[in-house]
Amino acid sequence: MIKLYHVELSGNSYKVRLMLSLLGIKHEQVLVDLRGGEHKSPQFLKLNPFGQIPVLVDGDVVVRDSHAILVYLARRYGDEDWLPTEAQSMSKVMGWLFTAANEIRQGPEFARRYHLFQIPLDVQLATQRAYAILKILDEHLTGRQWLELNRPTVADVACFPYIALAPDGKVSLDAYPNIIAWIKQIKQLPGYVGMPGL
Ligand SMILES: N[C@@H](CCC(=O)N[C@@H](CS)C(=O)NCC(=O)O)C(=O)O
Repeated sequence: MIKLYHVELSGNSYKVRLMLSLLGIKHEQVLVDLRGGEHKSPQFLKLNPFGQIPVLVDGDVVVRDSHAILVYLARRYGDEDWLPTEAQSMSKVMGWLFTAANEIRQGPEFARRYHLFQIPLDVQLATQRAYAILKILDEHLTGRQWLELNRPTVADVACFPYIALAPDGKVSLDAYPNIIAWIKQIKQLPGYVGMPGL
């Protein structure tokens, strides 16, 4: 059975739990003790030399990084629905995975890290970056229900967690009605699961 190494409050882990649930994939969840440093143990580093969660193990296949795991699950179990292979469609969807790994991580994800977990970082910069990406996202979502292709894809799954969790990082979504409508849509998808803070 598929195994997911994760942490409850990690938005990156949640991206994967959400995808597994949307695809209806049975799996086993293994909690990793980050406070106890389990993710830096020799045993865990064999799974992921980066010493980070989430990690997915599917038989002989080990995948690290939430976005790589979304790609794996979508292509292995989701046909063309969640990540199509036609050149233009694929590049549009992949573009948002990189936005999640860059602008969203350095914005709302880092602001949440600072306020919720007291991890020292430049919170002013993170907050400024958070509002910059919220503005872009809200404008992009004008007249759109989903980020790309008029249907839910891994783009939505990758961007949703840290955007919807932005208030945990004292970043308000109030001025972004298109983002609020998009969050509502995602919460109504068959198989949707939440996490603490949502
Ligand atoms: N690019 C990675 C980032 C994963 C990540 O930042 N994981 C955090 C928890 S959300 C972690 O394991 N932190 C512990 C550490 O880096 O030491 C992904 O998207 O999965």
